[in-house]
Amino acid sequence: MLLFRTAGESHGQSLIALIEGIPAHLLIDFDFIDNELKRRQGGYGRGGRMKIEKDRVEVLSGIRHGRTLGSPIGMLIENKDWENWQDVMSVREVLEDAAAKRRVTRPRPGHTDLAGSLKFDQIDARNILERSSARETAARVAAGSIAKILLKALDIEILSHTTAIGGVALPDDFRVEWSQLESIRNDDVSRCVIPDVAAAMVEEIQKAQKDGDTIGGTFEIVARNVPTGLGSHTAWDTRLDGKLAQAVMSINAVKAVEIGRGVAVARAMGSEVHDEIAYSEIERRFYRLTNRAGGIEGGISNGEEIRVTGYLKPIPTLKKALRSVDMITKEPFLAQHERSDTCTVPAAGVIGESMVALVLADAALTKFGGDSMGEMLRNYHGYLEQVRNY
Ligand code: EPS
Repeated sequence: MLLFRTAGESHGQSLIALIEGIPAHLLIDFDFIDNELKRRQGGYGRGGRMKIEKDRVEVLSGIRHGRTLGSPIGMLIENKDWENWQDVMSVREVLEDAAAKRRVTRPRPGHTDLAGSLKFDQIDARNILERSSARETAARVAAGSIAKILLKALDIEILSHTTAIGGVALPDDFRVEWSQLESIRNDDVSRCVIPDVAAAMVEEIQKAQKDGDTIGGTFEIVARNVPTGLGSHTAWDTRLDGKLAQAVMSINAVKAVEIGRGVAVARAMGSEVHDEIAYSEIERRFYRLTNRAGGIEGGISNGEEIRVTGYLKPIPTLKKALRSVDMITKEPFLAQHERSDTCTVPAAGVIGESMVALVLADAALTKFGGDSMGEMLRNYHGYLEQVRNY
């Protein structure tokens, strides 16, 4: 129901996001979109590039007088660094020496460079890495912020926090409260809610930086007020947990995704794992006494908070040398890079929120539909009433 695409190269002129399927009459808060972009740019361990970029969105279509039209929403984010790359990244033909400038033939282990160059038959890995760069996630966050605004109209909210940087992690049984997530400020460099752990995380990143190394970690995304009934058990590709896993896994450097306590429960007994069911007469709703399932059972949201954890590998652009082979000469060499991020886990949490928002907005549109917000909200509230009267 919701289509979204991004376009743009890391050092190209700009990034573009296109989102289609948002009903008409949704009031758009432009400052909210820019603030989301700002949140993504933060975090300790970013490289020199983040000093250059000041991401802001320019909405090109699909909105009139502040409200959506139901037509595709086109958005543009400038790459400020483009100024320094105009000839290298020119869309038009350039002279041979400009084309050869910044050519990359030395693939980084762990990066798309080599597999992408072989697949697309490129002798310059720049033709691959420019698109595979995590710069693209700025456009995802622009699209994700529109999805968040739609969800907010249904009272659904999404936030995230950092749960580990390398080996420094929150305690295993730690359960973050919504108020703690809300208290994370834009200038919070770790986005971790326990101050002692946050300080240790920053030290861990500093250590990696000093060693010319990179470091990964984990982030958790929490969605609250998600009604029972998003996603479906009826087909493999309609299951909400499967869709969330794909969306979060698609974020650069994410190598594993966990729903609720997915990893720990595989090592426990059934009686220790499943969330027991209770009923509140006052609220007229079923609820769970615990939430190890992360708000999803049988591929359907069950009314509890949806909790998704993303696991990031350390990013592969590092100053410390790793063995590789030149793509053209086939000579071995030591891969080394100058400008790079040391850690992107805090930013990845913000990107994860956007990906979860896009999946939940799609699931909500699938369930409640509607060309206008009035129609969608009517369907939504009618359904909530049906569940209450069950
Ligand atoms: C990235 C490498 C760095 C990051 C970039 C992602 O950029 P550069 O190669 O220009 O130094 O800063 O991230 C962003 C630009 C961003 O907006 O997040 C990479 O190779 O993935």
